[in-house]
Amino acid sequence: MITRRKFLHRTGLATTALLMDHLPPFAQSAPVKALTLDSNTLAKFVDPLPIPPIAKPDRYQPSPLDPSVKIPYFRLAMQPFEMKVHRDLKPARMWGFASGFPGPTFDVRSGQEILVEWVNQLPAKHFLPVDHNLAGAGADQPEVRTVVHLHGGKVPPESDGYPEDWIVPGKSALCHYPNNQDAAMLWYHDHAMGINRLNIYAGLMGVYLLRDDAEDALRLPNGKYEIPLVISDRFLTPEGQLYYPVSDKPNAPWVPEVFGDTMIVNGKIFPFLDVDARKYRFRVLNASNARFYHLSFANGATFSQIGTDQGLLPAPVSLKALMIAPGERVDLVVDFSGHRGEEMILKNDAFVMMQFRVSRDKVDDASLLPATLRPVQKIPESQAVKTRMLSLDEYVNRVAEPILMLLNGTYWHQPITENPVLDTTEIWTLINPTDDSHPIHLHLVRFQILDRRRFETSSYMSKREVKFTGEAELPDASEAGWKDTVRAQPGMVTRIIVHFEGYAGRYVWHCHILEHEDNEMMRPYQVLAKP
Ligand SMILES: [Cu+2]
Repeated sequence: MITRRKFLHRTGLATTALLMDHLPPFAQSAPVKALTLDSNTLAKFVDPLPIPPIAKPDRYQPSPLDPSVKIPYFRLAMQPFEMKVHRDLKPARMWGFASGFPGPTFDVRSGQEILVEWVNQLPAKHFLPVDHNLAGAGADQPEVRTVVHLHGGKVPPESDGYPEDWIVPGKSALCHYPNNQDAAMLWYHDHAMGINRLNIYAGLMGVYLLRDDAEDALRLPNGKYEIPLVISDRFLTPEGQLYYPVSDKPNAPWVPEVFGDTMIVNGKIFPFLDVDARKYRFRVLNASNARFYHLSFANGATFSQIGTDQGLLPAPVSLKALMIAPGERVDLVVDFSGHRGEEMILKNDAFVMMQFRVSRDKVDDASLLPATLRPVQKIPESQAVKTRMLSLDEYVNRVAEPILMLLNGTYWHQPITENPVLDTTEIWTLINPTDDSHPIHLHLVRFQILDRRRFETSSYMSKREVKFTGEAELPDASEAGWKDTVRAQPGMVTRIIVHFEGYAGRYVWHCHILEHEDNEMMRPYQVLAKP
């Protein structure tokens, strides 16, 4: 029996989740091991690292803002396709944008608005286990639904990919992305209510690079020396097909988290990349459903983190290892010049991710790693007009297995409770009494992490009182930039400061562990127009 606790790679003490005894017992019994391929039996470093193609506009058409201006128009279809995730496996059935996993990379400039028509060309039946008990995924709903969200984009509400704004196969949706924001690595992915975890697991995601002049002026490694690394994990069947685990209840297949045992980078298992002995820029995205990665080089090499979710840090941070949660991005510069002729392995603790084969030849490298990158002005706490106390809750059954996750004890369908006013600043205080780290993502905005502070979870569970047991800890240098996803750590109160700007309208905030998000750990929020 694989229990949730065994699935969890993170350590946890006794669960502090709330007990719900009126619900039937739940167990994730799936005999996962018997059904799945042991990826350690596969040959390592036999496939070159794929680089997703750059998306090309289909045509230019009038801007919705000013019909006299013609802007790039892209059309991307979501399609079923087959791809080899490893040389020695048969092609796996997947769903992807333009038949790719990851889909094509958008490479666009700040200030250059674009239109994207997202076309659903998927079959009417899902090939992964839909749980009809989840909100929005009832048996009365079409089984296959998609809606695309541009994660990290400052996007008008009608183009943001609201989870209920899904379309069915045969339909398309036109989205307008103004790109009025700083350079950053964004990503696009499905966000359909109740089946988001399955659609992304099937492959519906891609990278969206937004550039600007300030970043160009830094002369960071670019062109073929700038490479996206989309990391994710899957289970595969012995035949090499995607396997999504299920509970032991045929009518309620949802499982609390999926931690696949097969690591995939840009769509390949254990890929290799031939590199010159010089600096490279790697744009890393954790596109996994639930797995957090602790990345490092097996030879202990140091590297520099230059950016986070919403663009460049104030200055590079020298690291030997980093943590990245689902939905987060890190921007890295790795200098291979001191490693000529070496084979360097990138690993996630015990898991091998990929290999870099460094050329023996000396090369000229005109790219720079500047000592300062850009100013990041700290938002003063005094600017906040409101502080919200928001709890992250897990509900368990009699055998301590999670059956439901809520934000502030509130279901998706309940009236909106978070309603900041446009152009005001708020502090959101995320109280996490669970033993999971929840990566919390707010649509529309970028924010800064103020601090994290340990608190007494048991007294919080009984009395809903926050009793701090430690000092406030400032985010470390690698998190001291603009973020759109924050790790709300277990047993801690995490505070973020957010300036709500861009658009009034309805958005969502949610946990980016996709199994949590699909089971109620997502709430609508409303940015109110200025009075
Ligand atoms: Cu969560």
